[in-house]
Amino acid sequence: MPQTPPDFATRRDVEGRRLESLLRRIYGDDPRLDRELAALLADVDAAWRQRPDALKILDRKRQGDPEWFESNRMLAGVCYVDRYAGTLRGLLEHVPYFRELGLTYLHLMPLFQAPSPNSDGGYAVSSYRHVDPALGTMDDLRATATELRDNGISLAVDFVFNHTSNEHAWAKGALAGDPAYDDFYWIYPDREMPDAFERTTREIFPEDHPGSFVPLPDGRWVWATFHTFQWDLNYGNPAVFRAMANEMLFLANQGVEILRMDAVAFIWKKLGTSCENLPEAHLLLQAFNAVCRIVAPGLLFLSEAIVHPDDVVEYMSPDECQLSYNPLQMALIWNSLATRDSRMLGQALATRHATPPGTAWVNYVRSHDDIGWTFADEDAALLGIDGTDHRSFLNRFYVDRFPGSFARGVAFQTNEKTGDSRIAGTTASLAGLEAGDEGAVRRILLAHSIALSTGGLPLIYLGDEVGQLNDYRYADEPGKRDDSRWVGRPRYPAGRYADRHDARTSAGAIYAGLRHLIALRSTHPVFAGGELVPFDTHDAQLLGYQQPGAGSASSPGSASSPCSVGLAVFANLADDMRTIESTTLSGLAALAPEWIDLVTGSVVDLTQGLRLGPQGFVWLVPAGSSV
Ligand code: OTU
Repeated sequence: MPQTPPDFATRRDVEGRRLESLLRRIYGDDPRLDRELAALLADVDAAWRQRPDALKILDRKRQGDPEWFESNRMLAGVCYVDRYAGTLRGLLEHVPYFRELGLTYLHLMPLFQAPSPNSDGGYAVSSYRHVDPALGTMDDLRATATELRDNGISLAVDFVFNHTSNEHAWAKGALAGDPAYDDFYWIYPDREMPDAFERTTREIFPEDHPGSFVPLPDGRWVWATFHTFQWDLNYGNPAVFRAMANEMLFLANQGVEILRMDAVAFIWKKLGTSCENLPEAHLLLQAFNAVCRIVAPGLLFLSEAIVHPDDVVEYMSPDECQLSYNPLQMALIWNSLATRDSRMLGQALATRHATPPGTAWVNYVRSHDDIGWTFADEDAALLGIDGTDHRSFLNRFYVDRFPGSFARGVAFQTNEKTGDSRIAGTTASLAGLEAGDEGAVRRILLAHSIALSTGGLPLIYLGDEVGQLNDYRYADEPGKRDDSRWVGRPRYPAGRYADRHDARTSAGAIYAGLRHLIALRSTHPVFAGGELVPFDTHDAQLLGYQQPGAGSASSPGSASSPCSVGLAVFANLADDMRTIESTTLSGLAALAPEWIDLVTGSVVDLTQGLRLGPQGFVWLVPAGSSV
């Protein structure tokens, strides 16, 4: 029996107590806490009064179906408003296309007021309450959210809460010595504390500045993990938590349904630690979650933690972030394409894919950011691979400095001191389309097929579905030339979109292939939920995994689908035809007499073995099953 969702008064009571207990754990006996907490609860009441009725109705719908985001019908896309459509109004003209593609979720890259031209693509926010005037207004954003929702698409935007721009009113106040903002950032009069912190912190954007601190014009030093103009907020001050909670509620009330929690790993600092992934970072996220549960219980948090896989999964919980990027799978898709070796990816699917109930991965092939090789060295070692050497190989391979490479990527944030580096580029350019490599289209489809068949929520970087190539013109754009990630953030590829229904073009081939996979995923519930079982193909170049069927443990005795495997996926990373031996497949063959490859629609006789072309893959389901 579905339970009646808790009403506001109940949530205010239950989640309010959770909020208080979390804040007491974070702030201990900080004398500022009681005042900030009382004020915050008043803010929460005010935000509820302002929450539009349409959103309250949506909240109830989401509360009644809390795992809505795990549906096989979900498909996410991401784009920059300016590069894809000019303005928010221009973006709405693309809604019919979003429906054609099958989107149910759209992440618009940061679109708030930011300094010009240096804004880190909008990740340096000067006001969370104003849309960048070049893109539109807050009214336009609300209208966009409504129009998308009316078309079955949930709007996601960034909550850039680790830092603000140095042009934010709080930053200006802190710089000017306004006591209200004195303690909003990590500002020190001299190098003593910065030196102490930097003994244990990592350099994140070493091409921008060394260390974690940057000098201010008055000789003081401010914490800036990313660019010099992005100042880290000091969550050690409960007033900062309250201030950002208010910005979050403001965004929630505009109709945003998913908040992408930017740079979660960095939000808490403690001397003598790496200042990443600290326990208080989790408590803070849970406290933000509690605030949301009261006012906007339908809202989801997406964690953006591009860190060691042990740490990534720690952010996933219904009480913290319901969604997380899956950076390990993303990086290992690229690893498997370069090496033609499926083992690291297979290992990750076997040992690191499970997530807590009520949470899901956002599976993606690439994002607007760089590809960082965040696999665990200890996992690689189990396969006899040296992590450092292997990263260095991948970095060379993806910038075409390895014999036979098909990739045309660009290095990002190379650290001369540590030798560390990351890779930027579009999917098509990284997969060989720019180089004219014969396997490029197949690689692009294979890469996306993994994101589409491993449960969770697949995310496409819009334009990649028609094979957009790197755009090198960023080097001439003010504020962009020093950030090579722009190579992978091209403008709307109009010509390629125009070709998308022409199968003779690469755009058409990629689009038709992807649309087909998306349609299959959305019509077969077996693709929902992320439960995977590894399948050993006995060949390093062949990847295998299965999803349990409806007839397995979850509904024993179900007559319609007696098979315990709902879906079996096999993929060939090699450049030549490969066969999986019938003996390897005999277990599957015993489960069902006949299997269908959903991708081609053909019947497959597993007792004859399975032949897979170069970069080929199959999505097998037992014939006659209703998956
Ligand atoms: C995020 O990424 C954003 O995705 C970037 O576009 C921003 O520049 C950055 O934050 C600052 O707002 O370093 O290269 O998890 O990898 O948070 C991307 C650690 C980044 C970082 C990640 C960050």
